[in-house]
Amino acid sequence: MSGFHNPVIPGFFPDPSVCRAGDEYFLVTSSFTYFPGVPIFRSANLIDWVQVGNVLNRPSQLDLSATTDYASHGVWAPTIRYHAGRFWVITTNHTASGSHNFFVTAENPAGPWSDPTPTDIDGIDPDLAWDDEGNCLVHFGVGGGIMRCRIDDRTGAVLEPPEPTWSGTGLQFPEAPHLLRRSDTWYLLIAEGGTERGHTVAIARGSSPAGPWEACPANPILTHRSTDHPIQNTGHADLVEATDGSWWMVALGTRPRGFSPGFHVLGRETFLVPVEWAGGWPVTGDLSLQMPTSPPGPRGSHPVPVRDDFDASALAPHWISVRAPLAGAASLDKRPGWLTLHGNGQGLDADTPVFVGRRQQHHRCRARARIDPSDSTEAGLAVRMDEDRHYEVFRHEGNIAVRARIGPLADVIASVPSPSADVVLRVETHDGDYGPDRIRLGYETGDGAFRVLADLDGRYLSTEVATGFTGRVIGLYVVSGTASFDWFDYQATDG
Ligand code: 6LW
Repeated sequence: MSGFHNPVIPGFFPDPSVCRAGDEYFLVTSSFTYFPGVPIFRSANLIDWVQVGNVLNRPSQLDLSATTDYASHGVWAPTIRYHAGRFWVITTNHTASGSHNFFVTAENPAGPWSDPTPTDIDGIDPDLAWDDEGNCLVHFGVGGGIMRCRIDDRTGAVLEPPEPTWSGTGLQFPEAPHLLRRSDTWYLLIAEGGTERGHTVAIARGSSPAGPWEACPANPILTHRSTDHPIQNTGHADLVEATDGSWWMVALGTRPRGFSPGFHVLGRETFLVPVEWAGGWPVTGDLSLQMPTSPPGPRGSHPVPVRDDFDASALAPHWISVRAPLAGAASLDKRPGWLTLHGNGQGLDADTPVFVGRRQQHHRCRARARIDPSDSTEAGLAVRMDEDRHYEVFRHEGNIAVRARIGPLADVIASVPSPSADVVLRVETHDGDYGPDRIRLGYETGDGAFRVLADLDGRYLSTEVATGFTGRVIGLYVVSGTASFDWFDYQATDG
């Protein structure tokens, strides 16, 4: 049987949760301070995933205005389930003032999803499950352990005070619970050890959702801690039974590069690993970049949207902005075939810049955009880690310039006269020496050659420097005035 490549969803798509409905699979991930929130993917085979939408795509569903203190606050760790003919997603809007939990439902996973039903539980990583009597059970993490409670799945009301349940083997940060059933046995799958290099997946089983729990003697059932494996931080998993009765695990992992301590720049990505059952326990196969066997289902292409000519009436679901929809600041109608952005006077350091981008999904990649700067004061192409860490190449007063912002330091590194009004801006990533990569920024000359204006160390746009849970996003921005973009093109140049 032919194999497949991991990660099955590259780029910052962490905390994967998966369910099956008929012969299709649906998967959601965290989205933090980007809007829309909770990307949702569909697959016929667990390998080839297509993003069909975003679960939280209306301001009435997601208010990220309380997340301005930290780029990795916002939407953490959704769970998706298919129950009673509907899709259910429960998640957390995590802010400095607390964890706001809610669920939404939809008949069609591509949307529309309902407005949120809040549920008053104080924790993260909520999970949804139903027992045979129809009770809706929510498990969640509270720093020191995993809690269980029953809620009303129509109103969100918590029907009894949360109780502690099985919380793993004693490692730090028990989290990411999922209550699952196989035949007559209930399983409580969790993550432990923290989402860094020590991350693990552990499981217990019991005859009822309330236990008593028996921990798997082989715990952790997945970890790459203390190994030199190219995939690290493996954890935060979910399980699904495929159409042929085989079982599969989705889990997050990273691909750090560079010298010690290693730097990961694409965030935590979604990986797939086969699961066999032995003695009533799940046994994960070897998780690697190249897997030898495949789950069932027709093979499709591995669609990574490469080029956007901005000819559609709306932006595709992989385009994201910071903390709020761009709404009136972005238009595909004003100049048909172009994306027009209207600046709000704020630069990329702001809480809600006029920036729209897509995740960097490959270590080696190239992004290009044709820009007509019109009357903008600054407009360009940026590689963004967060407010305080970004590199950009931009049009400014007849020039093309490159700026690097690294924490409190920001400087314009290069500035040359633009050869023409319209220009193709370009960013490329290349292998680094001791860091993860180098980021080259510049523009294309008339013959399409790349004129590099700056060649910068990629480690400053890594999670190890930025902290937190996200990865790089590459996109278009305007500070003030108006600029138009004819097209944006992103290509993997790996291999
Ligand atoms: C998430 C937690 C975790 O809530 O990181 O890896 C947090 N696991 O379970 C944010 O993604």
